[in-house]
Amino acid sequence: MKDIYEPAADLIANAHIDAAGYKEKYAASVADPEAFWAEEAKRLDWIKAPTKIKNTTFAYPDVSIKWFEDGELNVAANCIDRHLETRPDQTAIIWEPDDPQEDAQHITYRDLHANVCRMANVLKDLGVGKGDRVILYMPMIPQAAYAMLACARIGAIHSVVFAGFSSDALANRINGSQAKVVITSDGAPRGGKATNLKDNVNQALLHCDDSVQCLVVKRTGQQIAWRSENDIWLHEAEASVADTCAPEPMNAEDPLFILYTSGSTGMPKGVVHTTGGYLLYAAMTHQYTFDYHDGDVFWCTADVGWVTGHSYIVYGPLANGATTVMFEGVPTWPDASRFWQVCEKHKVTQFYTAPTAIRALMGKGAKWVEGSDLSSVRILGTVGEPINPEAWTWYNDVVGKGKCPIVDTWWQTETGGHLITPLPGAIPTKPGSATVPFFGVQPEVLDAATGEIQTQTEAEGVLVIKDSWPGQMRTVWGDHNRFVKTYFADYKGYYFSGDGCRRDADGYYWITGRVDDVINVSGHRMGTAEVESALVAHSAVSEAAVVGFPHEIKGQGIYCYVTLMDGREPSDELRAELQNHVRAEIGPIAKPDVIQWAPGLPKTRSGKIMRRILRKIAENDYGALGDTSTLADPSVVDDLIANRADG
Ligand code: 6R9
Repeated sequence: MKDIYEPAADLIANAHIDAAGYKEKYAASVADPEAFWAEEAKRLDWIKAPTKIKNTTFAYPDVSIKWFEDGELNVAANCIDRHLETRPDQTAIIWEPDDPQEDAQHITYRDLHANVCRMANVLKDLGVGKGDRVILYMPMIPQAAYAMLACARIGAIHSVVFAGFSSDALANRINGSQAKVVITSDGAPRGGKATNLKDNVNQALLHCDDSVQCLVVKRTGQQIAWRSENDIWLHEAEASVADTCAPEPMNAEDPLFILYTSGSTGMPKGVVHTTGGYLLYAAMTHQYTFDYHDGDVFWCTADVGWVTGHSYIVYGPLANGATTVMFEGVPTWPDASRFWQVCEKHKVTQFYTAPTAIRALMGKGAKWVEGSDLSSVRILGTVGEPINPEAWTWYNDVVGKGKCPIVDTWWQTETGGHLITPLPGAIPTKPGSATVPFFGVQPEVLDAATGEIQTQTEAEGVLVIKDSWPGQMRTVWGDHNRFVKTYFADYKGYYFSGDGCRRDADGYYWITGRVDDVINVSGHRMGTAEVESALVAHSAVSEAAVVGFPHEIKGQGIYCYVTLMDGREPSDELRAELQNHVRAEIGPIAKPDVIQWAPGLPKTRSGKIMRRILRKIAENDYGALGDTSTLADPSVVDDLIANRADG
């Protein structure tokens, strides 16, 4: 394995940015952010061009973030209408269905416009207007993108809930955002099996206000339970609406969407992104990070339920007039060649996926890749969690045939787009490193304990960002205080990412993973507090503590220490029951991998659970338990080690 990979000369020659260009542009972006972003803002079509560019402060507790605050624009007009003059017949979305026997769809910008306008008109007829919230709980079908853009067109705020989440999680998000409408489909096919999404919505709506309406896309035609006059088929509603709809002028700082994500405490929080800064940042990072050119076919395999799907399936690519692939299926069905078959079929030029998928496919062997012609692929990307060098090298050698730069993009739901990432023609890559900051992004490494800034190049600590960038989240929906506390209270004057990192002698960043109580399961964020609260909601459980542990495919697995109520006995049946209980409360991705019965948990004298110790036991690393003398009852630890469950 090499330590460093240089981009090929022909790639550099055709790239938007080369090494010198990166240096120059980066320097300009931090020297004079106002001038830099005023210029970049011209990427968008403004109804009223902004004259105020940046108005941001990270000063605790008066954190306030505004970009382009007197500008007006409409996101859907930027993603669709402005391309109608230049590329009406170009494919905007290639939709690849779950079943390879079913036909793919090529949706042109003209079709996209009509579909989005019709859905926008339906939403208006349902009484949805500017600032109202709409929940999307949908499979990966074109209507999911139409729905996002239809909301944007009329100024409604969408909140996409991953269709793998349970009805409880859905109900919490409907209520948390006080949504007027839920958009869903009858069923959601994935990997040859269809989930009955509408049933989940029905369950959720039992816990919501009776006025919430449900708009249903017919996808599978399967039997579903209809509620009442509050359920509407999209195709029926669309029969009587116009296929044009004027885009609503929005202020740059009007919310575009809410996306719930897990944090270290409490229940998931609604991350709020706004109109101007978010779109600009998604579009710009999409162009540079993936070196996107006209005629390319861009494929991000994420689900629109995650931020990656928002920024790099829908908003970034469409703002750039790109052709974006939307895939309904899974990497391993009908077999492990599916990704590569789809790349060949649609002549994909940039392919963007998660380390967990790469590791899973690596485990199946190179033969599944070798049968497909991947000569169209120019750039490979990864996101969601640290990528181990073995998976990186396999991706590089077997998928990329050693000719495709790998962009390891570090970012978060909160950041809207890439913050640390190589640019393919500019930055030599190192397996496992996200490399260097994007334009306008100023990372710093702080000592985790003292908060002291590490000024030397080689450093290790927590990763913070010194100043705002346009794609940054603005607040937590309904709880600005939580926003300020979560991200700006621990290290004053900085945005705290929650990640640890190392910076090497070349100034490259290596993300080492979360330093808070968030675990990363297959690239999906999970708050340990959420899993714990699901566990203690079960009548047999008196106490629970949840930590992550290394997992070969998923990156991290979920390890639970469970103390039972007096009178309840541990058994394999109860273990399975608890696993299924968490699955039902949150969703399949939250199903615990390991449950260890714990007669007691290691606590300090003040009653705080010492997670550091629980993590070490789960990792099978007893040598590094550290100081246990402050525990109220140190013998608890010996018991946990003696009875460690096998992951
Ligand atoms: C985009 C997305 C964010 C957390 C983040 C970090 C981890 C994401 C990464 C990465 C190492 C990368 N993460 N990309 N770690 N290298 N390239 O994933 O958003 O779901 O909010 O997760 O994911 O720990 O803090 P989100």
